[in-house]
Amino acid sequence: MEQNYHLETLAIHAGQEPDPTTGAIMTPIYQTSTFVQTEPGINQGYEYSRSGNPTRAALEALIAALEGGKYGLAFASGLASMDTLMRLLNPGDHVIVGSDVYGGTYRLFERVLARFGLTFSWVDTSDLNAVKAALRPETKMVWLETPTNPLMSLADIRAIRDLTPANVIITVDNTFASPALQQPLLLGADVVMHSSTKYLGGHSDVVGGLLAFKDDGLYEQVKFLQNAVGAVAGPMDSFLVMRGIKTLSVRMERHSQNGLKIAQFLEDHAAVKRVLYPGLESHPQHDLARRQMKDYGGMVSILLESPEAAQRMVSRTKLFALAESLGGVESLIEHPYSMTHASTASSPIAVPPELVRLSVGIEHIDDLIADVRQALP
Ligand code: P1T
Repeated sequence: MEQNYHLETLAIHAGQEPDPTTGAIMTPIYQTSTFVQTEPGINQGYEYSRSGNPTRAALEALIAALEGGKYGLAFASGLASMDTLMRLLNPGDHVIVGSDVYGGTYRLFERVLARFGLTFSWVDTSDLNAVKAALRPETKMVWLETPTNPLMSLADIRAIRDLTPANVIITVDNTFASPALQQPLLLGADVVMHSSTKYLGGHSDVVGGLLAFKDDGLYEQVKFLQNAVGAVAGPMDSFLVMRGIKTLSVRMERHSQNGLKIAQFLEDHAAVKRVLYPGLESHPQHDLARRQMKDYGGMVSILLESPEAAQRMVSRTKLFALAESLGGVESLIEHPYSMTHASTASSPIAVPPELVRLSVGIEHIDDLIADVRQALP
C-alpha cells in the first residue's frame, strides 16, 4: 500500500488486497492452525498460525500503516502485547512509567514483572523535569500513556524523546487517542501499543492488543518473542479489529464532537467540581493537546463532591451503561477507584474515589446530555 495515502484511506485498504482466488473484497478469516507444506520448509509463506496467519498478517500491516510505522504485531489482548514487549528487558533493567496509567498496567508491572527483576519508577510524565530526574544508567524504557487513563493528562512525546538517551526505548500506549488523533512514532516514539479492544475495534465485541514499530531491529526481536511466548491474536479477532478500523476516522470525529459537548455541559454543572478533558481551555495542557493531537476524543473524566456522589451518578445513568472498558460506539460510565483501577488502591498511583470516567459514544448528543443531566443532582 502506498504510504502517501491519507489515514482515512489507509484505514480501509492498508494490508488488505482482494482475495486472489475468489475476489472476496474482505480479508478471509483463515481459521486454520496449520498450513500444508510440499517438502519440509517449502510452503506458501505460512507454516503454523502461532508463527503467522494471513488474517493476522493483514491486521499487522494495517496498524503499521496507520501509525506511520513499518511493522505491526497483533496479540490476544492489550496486556498480552505489553507482557510480550516487556520481555525485551532483562533483570536489573529500569523502566520509567507514567504515574497515571491503566490499573492493569500497574498490576502487570509491579505484581508480575517486578518479580523477574525489573524495576519501575512511577513518574508524572506531564512534568519533563520529573522524567529527566528519574533517568538512570540502567533505564531501558520510558512508558507513556497520553492522554492518561483515567486522569486525562498528557505527555509531550517529542520533548521526552529529546531529553531521553537514544538507546532508551520510548513506548506510547496510544489506546485513548488512536492513530486517527495522534501518531506517536512520528513524534519520536519507538513503539506504539494499543488495546485494540477499545477505539480500534470500536464495537465492544473483541479483546485484542497491537504493537507498531518503525525500527527493523526492535521489530525482529519482538516478532521472535511473539512466536516464542505465543499470546497471538486469533484469526476471527483479527478480522473483527480490521472491520472496526475501517470506520475509525468517522467514529473518532463523532466521539470527539460528543466528548467536547459533554465536557462543556459538565463544566457548567454545579455538581461537578472539575472536568478533565484535553479539548477544554481549562485543561492545564490544552496547548500541548492542540499541538500533539488532531482532536480530543471521547474520554471525559470528572471529579464530583464526594465518593458517594460518584457512586450515585454511575448507578443512575440509563444510556451510559455502567461497565469497564471504553472506546465502543455505545457510551459507558464507570467508577475507576472501585472498578478499572481497583488494583492501584493504596499504591502511589491510586485514583481519587470521587472520580467518574465517561466513554462518550456516538449516539445523538442531546440524548447523551439528557442522560447525564438526569443522573446528577
Ligand atoms: O484490556 P486489554 O485489551 O488487555 O488492554 C489493557 C489496557 C491497556 N492500556 C489502556 C490505556 C487500557 O485502557 C487498557 C484496558 N482498559 C480498560 C479495560 C479500562 O476500562 O480502562
